[in-house]
Amino acid sequence: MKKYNHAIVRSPCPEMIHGLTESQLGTPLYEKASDQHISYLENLRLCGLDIIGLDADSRYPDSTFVEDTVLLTPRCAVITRPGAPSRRGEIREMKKVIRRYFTDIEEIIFPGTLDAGDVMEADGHYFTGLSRRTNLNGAKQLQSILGKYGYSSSRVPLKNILHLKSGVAYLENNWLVATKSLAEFSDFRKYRHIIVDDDEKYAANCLWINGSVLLADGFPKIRLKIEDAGFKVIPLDVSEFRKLDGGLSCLSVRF
Ligand code: CIR
Repeated sequence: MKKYNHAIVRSPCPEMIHGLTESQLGTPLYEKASDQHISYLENLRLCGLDIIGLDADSRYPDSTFVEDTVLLTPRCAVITRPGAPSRRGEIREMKKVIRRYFTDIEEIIFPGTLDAGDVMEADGHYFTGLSRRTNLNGAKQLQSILGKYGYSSSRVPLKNILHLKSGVAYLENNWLVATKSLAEFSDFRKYRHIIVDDDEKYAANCLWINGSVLLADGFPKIRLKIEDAGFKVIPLDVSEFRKLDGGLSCLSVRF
């Protein structure tokens, strides 16, 4: 079975209250977000991960959402070029830390843009969402990089959603958690589906780690469905990150 050993994370900074958002859920509370982040880290540790922490960076309000800045595969790391100009500088620190763990490091370059929140791996295949953050050029660059390392990839057109993984999560063993509309996408039909109802959409951004599933707290229907599929579910309160359109996968990169 697949096993993750490490997670790279970055604590939220007080400036997170100015982070990008379309959620209209209000301004996040920094102290509460910090507590939620600490509890997130505790649970990553309980799932067997060793934590590599980057210092909070007040220059980048969204920098706690580290997932968008790098794609880590068993064979290479791909530093992204985030679609939001305000987030581009976040990759600098990430590059530094990645060099300690990876020898093969690639980069998405201009005019491509790519947020790794748009990239979902399933058994060595990489689905890449085309979103407002990830453009076709960025997706094609990623495809050619991944191809060089022997990985296949394909694209998923997105609408009304920030990132691909805002609406779909792969739980291994052929299980896919997905919103109704993403479950209908042709390339996803071959998986066993766990459908997230429209009123629980936010919870689609759940996270498989070494057999357990981290799930946003407060979404009972999807929790039951994931448990019925045989997974241990760990519910976590991430309300303050939700206010910035972020969730469980965005807060770490696992490898
Ligand atoms: C942003 O808009 O970039 C951040 N406020 C949220 C990023 C969430 N990341 C993710 O879904 N992978």
